Amino acid sequence: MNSATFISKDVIRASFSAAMSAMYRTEVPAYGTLLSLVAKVNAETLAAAPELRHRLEQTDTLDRISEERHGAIRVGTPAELSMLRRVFAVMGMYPVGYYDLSEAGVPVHSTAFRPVGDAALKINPFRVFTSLLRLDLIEDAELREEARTTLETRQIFTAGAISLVEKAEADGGLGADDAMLFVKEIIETFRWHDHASVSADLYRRLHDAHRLIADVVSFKGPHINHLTPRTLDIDAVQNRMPKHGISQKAVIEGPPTRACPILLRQTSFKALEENVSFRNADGEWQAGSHTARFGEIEQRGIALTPKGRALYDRLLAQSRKVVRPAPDGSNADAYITALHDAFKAFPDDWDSIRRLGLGYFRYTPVKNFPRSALSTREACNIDMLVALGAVVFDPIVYEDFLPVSAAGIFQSNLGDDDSQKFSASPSQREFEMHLGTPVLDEFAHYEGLEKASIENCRRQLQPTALAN
Ligand code: OOG
Ligand code: NI
Repeated sequence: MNSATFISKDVIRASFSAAMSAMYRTEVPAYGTLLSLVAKVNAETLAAAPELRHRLEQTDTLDRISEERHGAIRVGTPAELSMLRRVFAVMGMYPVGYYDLSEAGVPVHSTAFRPVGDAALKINPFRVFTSLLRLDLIEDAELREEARTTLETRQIFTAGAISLVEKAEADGGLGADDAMLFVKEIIETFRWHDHASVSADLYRRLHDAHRLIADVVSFKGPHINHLTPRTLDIDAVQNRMPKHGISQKAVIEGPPTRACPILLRQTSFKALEENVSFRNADGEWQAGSHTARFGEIEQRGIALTPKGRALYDRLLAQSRKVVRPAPDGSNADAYITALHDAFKAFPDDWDSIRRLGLGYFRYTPVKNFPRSALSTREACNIDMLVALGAVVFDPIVYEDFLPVSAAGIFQSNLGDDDSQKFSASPSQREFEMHLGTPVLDEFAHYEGLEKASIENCRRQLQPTALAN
């Protein structure tokens, strides 16, 4: 097949994202409720802020918002992780960033598979936070071995999925029929199974070691555990959730409410207790329950530079020294106040954030600005172009995750009593070996987007005649 007849990876990803959303909506009805609430709040926010709508339109980033989701899965073996890398590559999703969750008492390390180029992100920015269980963090050697053999005997991909991945790799893409089939086969990996593949006894022992270990090891596959829509006003959604019968987490994770949103803010509703059955040694099914799947929403702000990120980390740590949010929400007000106070030190207007080099921006030439009014020197200097009104700038959206936030979400869904401690051990090299490739550097990605936009301004505004 020649490459002209291949379906674009972006299109395959968009249809995968839509299929996952449809599946999760039938599996977890509260997700549907959240989607409608988010759509309503987003429409209201845009109606009340015409300037925001205008900038999103101008930067061609409005349409993606209603389609925007991230999901999360947890896998059990290096082989599963490396196959997932190949699966996601067919959809133009690549591993960005490394997150060590053991620091937060969760025995996994993770990356986020997502599109990386500007054009791909505009079409559909679907991301999947993907965690690999760290069996080495199970202390009990016998249990560790039982978990390992259970995981080694399962196959989380259908035969059809595997052969289509191989075909896509060999040919360099998939045609229309294969692309449709690929989405259908791959969805199977993320489906919920209410029949566990372990006995009630093994489940209980895994669960006692850590709830998350039981979640990864006990089932046929890595069921999608949440799908998160993007809202333009997370405080509004958070406040309205109870009215829609959804009880949300006590505090929003991440930075406080600001005029200029930074990074990522997230909130979630607690995992559902779901009926499952366990297969006992005598072959009989035994009724039980499992909590894994939950709902989450997020608001995305500007991607911070290493300098901005260091300031963010420092201010967050500072606020947590004053008050640590209690899982039961009892000190929520005090925490929000402490967070707010600490973040007074983070400039809250786009121009200061830009001038201080705290965030990444996309620069766009102003339409009909007279090029002839610019000298060559001015046209080469982005700050001068901004000062002269020849160029406007918009924040570049943060496409990644926050380990502390991720840990908060994990914790809130593991139950408030579950605070086992694992010693922190960053193992990025090992993770990358299992993955089969190094993870991409998120900062390099944002810097590349910013630089490309500056280059574009310079090219377009270059005076026609060399003067001055
Ligand atoms: C993933 C939690 C991380 C986020 O939004 O930070 C995450 C998990 O619970 O498997 O999705
Ligand atoms: Ni999430």
